[in-house]
Amino acid sequence: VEASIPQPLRETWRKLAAAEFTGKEQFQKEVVRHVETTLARSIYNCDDNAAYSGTALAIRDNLVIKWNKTQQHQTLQDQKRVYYLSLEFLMGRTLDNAMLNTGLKDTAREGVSELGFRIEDIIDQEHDAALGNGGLGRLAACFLDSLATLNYPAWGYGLRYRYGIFKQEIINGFQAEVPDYWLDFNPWEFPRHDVAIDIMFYGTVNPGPRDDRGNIKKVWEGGEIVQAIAYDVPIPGYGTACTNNLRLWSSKPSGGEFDFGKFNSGDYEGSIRDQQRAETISAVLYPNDNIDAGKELRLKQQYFWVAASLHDIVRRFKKSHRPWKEFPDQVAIQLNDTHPTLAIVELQRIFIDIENMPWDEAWSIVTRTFGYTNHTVLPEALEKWSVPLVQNLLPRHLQIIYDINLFFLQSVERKFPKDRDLLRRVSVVEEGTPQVLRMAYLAIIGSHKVNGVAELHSDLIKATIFKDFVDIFGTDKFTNVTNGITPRRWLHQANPKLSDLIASKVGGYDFLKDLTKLNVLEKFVGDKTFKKEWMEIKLAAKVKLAKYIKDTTQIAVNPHSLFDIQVKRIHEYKRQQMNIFGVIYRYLRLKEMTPEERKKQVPRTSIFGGKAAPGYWMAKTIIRLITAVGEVVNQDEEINGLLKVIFIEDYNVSKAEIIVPASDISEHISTAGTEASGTSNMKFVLNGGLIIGTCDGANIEITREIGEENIFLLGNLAEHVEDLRHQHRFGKDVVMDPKLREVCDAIEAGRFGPEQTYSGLIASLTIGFDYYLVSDDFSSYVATQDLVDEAYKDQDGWATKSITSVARMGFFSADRAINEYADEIWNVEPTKFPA
Ligand code: GL7
Repeated sequence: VEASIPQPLRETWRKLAAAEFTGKEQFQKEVVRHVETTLARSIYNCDDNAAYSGTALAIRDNLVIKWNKTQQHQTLQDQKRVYYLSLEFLMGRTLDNAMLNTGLKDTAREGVSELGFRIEDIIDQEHDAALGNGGLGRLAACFLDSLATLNYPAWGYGLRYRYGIFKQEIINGFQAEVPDYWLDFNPWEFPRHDVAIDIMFYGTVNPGPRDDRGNIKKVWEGGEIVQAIAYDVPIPGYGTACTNNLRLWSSKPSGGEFDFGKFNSGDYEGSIRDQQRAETISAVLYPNDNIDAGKELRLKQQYFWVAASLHDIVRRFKKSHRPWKEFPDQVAIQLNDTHPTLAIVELQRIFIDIENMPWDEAWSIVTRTFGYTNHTVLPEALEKWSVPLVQNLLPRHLQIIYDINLFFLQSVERKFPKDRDLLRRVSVVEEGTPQVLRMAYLAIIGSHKVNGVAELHSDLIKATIFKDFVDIFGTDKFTNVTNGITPRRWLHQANPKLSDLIASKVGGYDFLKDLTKLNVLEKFVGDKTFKKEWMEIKLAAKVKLAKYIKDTTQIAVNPHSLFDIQVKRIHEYKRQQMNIFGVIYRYLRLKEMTPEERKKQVPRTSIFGGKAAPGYWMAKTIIRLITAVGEVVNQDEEINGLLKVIFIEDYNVSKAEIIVPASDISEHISTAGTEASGTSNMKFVLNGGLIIGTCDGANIEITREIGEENIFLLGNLAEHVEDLRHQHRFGKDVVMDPKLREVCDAIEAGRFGPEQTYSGLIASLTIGFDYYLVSDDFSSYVATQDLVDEAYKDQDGWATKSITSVARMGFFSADRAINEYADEIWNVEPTKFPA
């Protein structure tokens, strides 16, 4: 408030207020002005990169004006806000999305063209903001787009990593990791050096003075202090003035930290080193997807981010001078997985230690504030923090966790007396050496709603990992919100030609705001010209991807072959190994065929992409097998044209925008019950590709929406997985599926390089108990791939499936998902915006 312009001067300011540019000439003027002044360049040295910067800065100006107005407007409206806490926001590029969402793309295209540039080349200059690993981080980014598009007053809170997910290079067929230093020029963030918050670690808890109720207070003191600096990123909605805020925290040494002891003794470097330690907190994104590594620095990141965000949220609430009990009427905080679970503990700490609230009153506010989204049932992904680690880093928080747990267990004991085993099972503290904290349990206890991300997944968590909690809290606390994707980025931006064709049939671009409007397309499945245009657009997308593959790998692929794509993080549960085994099986068959038989085959291009966590040895072996099969198959003259195997290096969001429109079929073949949802399955189908997949995650709901005749399902069901695993482990005389045996024999015969390279992978199918059931699903997989070939021979039938599927994909918009969160979990309303 002290920083605001005095009342009498405000009119003067308002007259001078910055205004958005309109029209091509004004846009061009802004671009040139930014190139010449902001960048200090000229007509003599303006390359694509400078043109990108100038364009981005011009577009940004308009964005910022909308953003400022939105923030003022939301403050005035004073409604309940949503805070989405996520350690990952996998944003990808911003410029194209910003132009499309603000309706400036055509202006910009013409504008830069007259200045001698192509808008595509300019867009291509931008570095991806890759602050996430995979689906979980991209979901957060899609949700931000929907929140703004639907005019919800919402903030994202995350970390401003200096290094995003590593860049993947393939060297001699193996993955190598290169750091992703992405902040050289980032026009999309605004440092707020005035928003600086001190965050403490370590220290001790000591007895302090008595509080009003006569209890001795506990004081946490003497720790190491690090400063959190806010960096704000504007998030424009599509076709609305609403521009929300994503606040990312960056760590730096706190002012008082300089160690004069070391300085005076001449140890200048030592004192600098301490300062640098503070900066490491937000230095790097942990590159694990669905794996918990339990590292201290990661816990530091979590607390740093959570504490800064809560400080910010509480400060904003306090400005309203409302009583504390109204906190949950003004604030909804969503925990994206368990990574921000400490927020529950931190808010309770703020209430009882700082605001002197009684425990029960505080706890009731806390639990009404939080919602928790679970994204996985994989045991290796469930976060468990070692008690000694937490004791050392956050001693006061550990005490509060113990108290939360004690009161919780007491309530369980009242409800289910004398069930000691139940108490042991549901305790936040798991016995062992060392003891560990089960963060998912803490998240459940501290939230009023817990949701899974697809129907099967939400049912599974209730029946398995959280079963006891359903008995304790009742089933109403547990709900489902099936994931969604933003059609703005994943259709309109990635596939403009398809978006235009759809718009021409369904009555304009309103479908981008109400995706159920796609169903109008079904009327046109019989329309020959429409079908032809539809398939031409698919072919053009394949040609574009083929060109990208040629440019980056020197390998020519036939755009008329069937493009079979599996791009996602490499993980045993996602079963890229089953895919490549299937490719090998196909290759072996092709080798046996006579030239006549070969003529009847559908040519296929198998395309893979995805990163392996740097320490995930098996995933890296799978990559090596894929590249090795490519080396053999792609050079084999005998089968040439019928099979190509491509590994696309460094799969990321901007590459996905090229790849997703180009699939004929994409693979979503996780072991049933392991993939919580998957979201790329939705992206591919929305772009007219068909799916081969297991009955897992959102595949099941996609099938229900688009119809069984439009999807290729394979493999065992989730309900049989446990039995099958049991058989592998304890059954006698388990023989491997003969087709898979043949594939393993070929690998072991060294046909794809030294067989030792793959010994671990082969062992995982046999002595490793085949945990992911590749051998159980392999023959179904191969047979289903044959059905794909057959179906592809009938191009007209294929087009019918493609169009029908797209027409029925409305449900999978992230807008639908966000509206469900808003109604069922957050209880927030959209802000009314002047037209
Ligand atoms: C994931 C799931 O694995 C994925 O199936 C889901 O679509 C995504 C978003 O809900 O969340 N869970 C998880 O830990 N990661 C995911 O991508 C990393």
